[in-house]
Amino acid sequence: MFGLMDVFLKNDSVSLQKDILDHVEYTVARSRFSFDDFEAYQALSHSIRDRLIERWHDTHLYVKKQDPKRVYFLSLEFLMGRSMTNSVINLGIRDQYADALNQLGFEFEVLAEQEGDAALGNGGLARLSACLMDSLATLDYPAWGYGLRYQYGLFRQIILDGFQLEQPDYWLNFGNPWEIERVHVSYSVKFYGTVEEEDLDGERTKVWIPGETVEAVAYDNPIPGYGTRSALNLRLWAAKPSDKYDMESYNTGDYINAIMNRQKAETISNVLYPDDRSYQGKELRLKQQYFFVSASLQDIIRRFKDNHQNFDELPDKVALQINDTHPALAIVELMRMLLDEEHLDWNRAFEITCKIFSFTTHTVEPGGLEKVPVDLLGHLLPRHLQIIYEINYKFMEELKKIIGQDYDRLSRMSIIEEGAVKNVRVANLSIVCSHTVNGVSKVHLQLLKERVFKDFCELWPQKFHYKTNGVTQRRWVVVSNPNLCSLISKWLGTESWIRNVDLLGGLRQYATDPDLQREWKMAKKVNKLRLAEYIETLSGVKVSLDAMFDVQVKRIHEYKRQLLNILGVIHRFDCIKNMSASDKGKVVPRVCIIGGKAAPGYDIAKKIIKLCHAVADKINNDADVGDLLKLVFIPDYNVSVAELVIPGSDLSQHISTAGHEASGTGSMKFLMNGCLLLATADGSTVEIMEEVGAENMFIFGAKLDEIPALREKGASLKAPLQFARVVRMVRDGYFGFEDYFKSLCDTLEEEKDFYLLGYDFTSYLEAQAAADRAFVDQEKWTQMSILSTAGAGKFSSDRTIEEYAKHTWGIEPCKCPF
Ligand code: 26Q
Repeated sequence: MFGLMDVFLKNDSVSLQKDILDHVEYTVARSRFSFDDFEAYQALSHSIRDRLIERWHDTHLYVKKQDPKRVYFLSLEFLMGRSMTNSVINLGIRDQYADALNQLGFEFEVLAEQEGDAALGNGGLARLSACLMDSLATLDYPAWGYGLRYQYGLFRQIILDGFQLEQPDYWLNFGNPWEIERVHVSYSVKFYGTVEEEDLDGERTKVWIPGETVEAVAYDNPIPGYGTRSALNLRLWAAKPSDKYDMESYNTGDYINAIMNRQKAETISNVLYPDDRSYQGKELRLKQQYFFVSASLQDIIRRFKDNHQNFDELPDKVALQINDTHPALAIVELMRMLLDEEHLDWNRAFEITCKIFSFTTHTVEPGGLEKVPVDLLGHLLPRHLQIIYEINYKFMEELKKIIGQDYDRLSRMSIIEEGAVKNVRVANLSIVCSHTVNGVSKVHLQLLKERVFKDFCELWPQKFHYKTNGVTQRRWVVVSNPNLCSLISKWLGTESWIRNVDLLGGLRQYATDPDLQREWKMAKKVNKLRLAEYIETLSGVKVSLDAMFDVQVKRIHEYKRQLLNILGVIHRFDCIKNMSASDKGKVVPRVCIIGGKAAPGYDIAKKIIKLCHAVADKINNDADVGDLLKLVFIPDYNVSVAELVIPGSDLSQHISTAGHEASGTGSMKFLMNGCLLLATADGSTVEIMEEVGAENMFIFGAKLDEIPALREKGASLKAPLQFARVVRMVRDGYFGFEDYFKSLCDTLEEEKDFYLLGYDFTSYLEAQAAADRAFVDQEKWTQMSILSTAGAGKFSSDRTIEEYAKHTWGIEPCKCPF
C-alpha cells in the first residue's frame, strides 16, 4: 500500500537531479551526457511543471467535490512575464532545485534567463490580472482566470537611431512548457448569420442561424499559490478552424480554397491589440472579445451543469468579474444562453445575470470609454444586438419612471448612443447589468462620481465602490529582489510577511538602526550594480553606483508626462553647464532612467522616446557634465526588465497630471523595494501618502480640485521662464531634429498645454531639489527607504483580493487539506 506522501513527486536534490535528466532524455530528447543551457532550461521547466500539475489536480478534485461558489476572472489581457522562478518559489522548492542543478553543473539563475517573457497584455490592467491570480491562489480562493492565447504578444520595442520600431513578439517560437494544451476541451464559437423565429412547444422563440463557426481550444496555465498546495488555472483560448461546418465547401470541389479559408479562423487569437484608442470599432477586436467570452461561458456553464439543474442556483455558484469593458459581451452572451438555449423567461434570465456580474473600470476619461458601432455588432452578432436593444428598452422604461422625461439625461444614460454613427456604449451596458461596479483607487471612485459615471452614480450610489489595486510581494520582492527579501525576513524574524504583508510594518521600529541601515544600503548597492551592468551592456553608458538612480518606467503617454521628466533633465543639464567648478562639487550625481513602449500609432509618444535619445546623446557625451548626469533609455520594458530595474532604483517617478491615472501600480512595486517616490497626488499615490507619510516622499504638482480652474485659465497661465527656456532649446534644435520635435513642442504652448507641464514645472523642480538634499544625507535617505517598504503593506494584491472576495464576489477560501 502507498501512503499518501508516497504518491507525490519527491523534492530532494537527488530525485530532482534524476528527474531533470529524465526530462533531458525523454522530453527534450537530448542525451543526458550532452545538453546546453536552453535544453537544461526546458528539462528543468518540465520537471517543475510536473509538480505544478500534481498540486493543480489535487486542488481541482478537492474544489470540485466541495462545489463552493467560484469566481471567474475574465480579462482580455494577462502580463504573466516569466514563470520559472516564481513557480519554484511558490512551490517552496527553489533551494532544492538550485542544489540539484549545481550538482549537474548548472546555475539556476542562468537557466532562468533562458525563459521568454509572456506579454499577453499592454500594461497596468494586464499586470494587475497576473498579480490578482497570484493572490487568489495564495489565499486558496476557488477561482479561474480566463483569457486569450495570443500567438503574438505585445510588440517588441527596438530602438533604431533613437526611434521606436515595433517587431512581432512570436513568443511561442521556442515552445511554452508552462501551458498544457487541452485538445479535448474545445467549444464552437459562432459568428454572423441571421436570427429567425421558430415555434418551440407552441412558443415563438428566436433562433440564431450563424454564418461562421470557429473552434476554441483550451490551453491551461497552472498558477501556484505560495505556502499552500493550491494551484489555480488560467485557461487561455486559441482559435482553430472548425471541422463541423465546412463540408459544403469541400463538396463544391474547391479543395484548395476551402483549406485557405480554414486558416482565417486562426487569425482571431493571433495578435494582441496594443492599447490604442484609434483601434476602437475594429471588427477583429470585437471578434476576439466575443470568441473569448463565448468559449469561457460555455466552459463555465458546462461546469455548473455537471451538478446543478436549476439556474436559480447559478448566482450561488458563479461570480463573473469583467476586467474593464473588454469582456462585457459576456453579459449579453449569458442572457442569450439563458433565453435561447435554456429557455428561461426574460425577467428570470435578467435577474440571474445581474446577480452574477461585477465590473471593474480602469478608465478616467468619459471619452476613453469603449464604443462599438451598432452596425458592426449587428452584422457580427445579430442576436446579441437584439438582446442589447431589449435590455436598453427595459432600462429606459424603468429610468423614465424614476427620473421622468429628462431627455438629456436619458440619452446620456442610454446604452445606445444616437448620432451619425450609432454606437453601443459598452460601459453603460456593463453598469446596468452588474451588481457592483468598482474603480481602482479612492480618488478614482471620486472621478467616477464626478465625471465618468456621474448620472449612474446618482441613480445607484450603492452600486459604486473602489478597490485599491495591489501587487504581489511574491513576484515583486521575493522573486525579483532576493537580497532585500532575506534582509526583511532576518529583521522581522520570520518569513510570514510573504503571506501576511502587513507584517512589513514591523520594520518601522528599526528604521534608524545603524546595522539595518548598513545592510539595507548594501542590498541596494548590489541591485544597483546588477542594473548598471545591464545598462552598460545595452547602451554602452557607464554609470556610477554613487549616483542617485532616478527611474520612470511605464507605458509612454502624454498624461504620464515622461516629457516633464525629460525637460527636467534638460534643465539640470543646463544648470550644470553654467555652474562654477566649486558649485559642481555640490551636485548630487544622477542617473536618469526612462523606459516604456509607445502604442504604434501614437505619434507624440514616439516623439517623446526620440527626444529622450536625442537629449541622452548630448548629455552623455558632454565632458563638462561627466558622471554628474546621465540619461538612459531602457528599451523593450516588460515584466522581466521590471524585475531587474525596480530593485536597483533609488527614486522613482509617478508624475501624471492629477486626475489622469486611475490608480498606477508601478509605484507600489517601487515602494515595496524601498525606492522613494517622487509623485503627484494622483491615483493610488494619494493612498500611499496616507500609509508612508508625505514627509517620506517628494510630492508636487497641481491638486485634483485645482485642475479644472487651471485649464479654464489656459493661455493666461504663464509658464515659468525656466520652462520656456528648456522648451526653446528643444524647439531651436539644440538636440537636433528641429522639424521632427516641432509638433511635440507645440503641445506645450500655453493655450495647448492640456497636461499642465508648464504649470507644474516649478514645483517639479522643487521636488527634485528636495530629493537631492535628502540623498546627500544617506542616513536620512535610508531611513525613508526603510519606511517606504514598511508602509507598503496595504498595496499587496492579497489585500485587494480579500476585499473583492468579501464585498463583491461573496466567496470563501477552499483549501485542500493535504
Ligand atoms: C482599447 C481599444 C482597442 C484595443 C485595446 C484597448 C485597450 C487595451 C488596454 C485599452 C486600455 C487598456 C489598458 C488600460 C490600463 O492598463 N489601464 C490602467 O489600469 C491600471 C490597473 O488598474 C491602473 O493602475 C492604471 O492607472 C490604468 O491606466
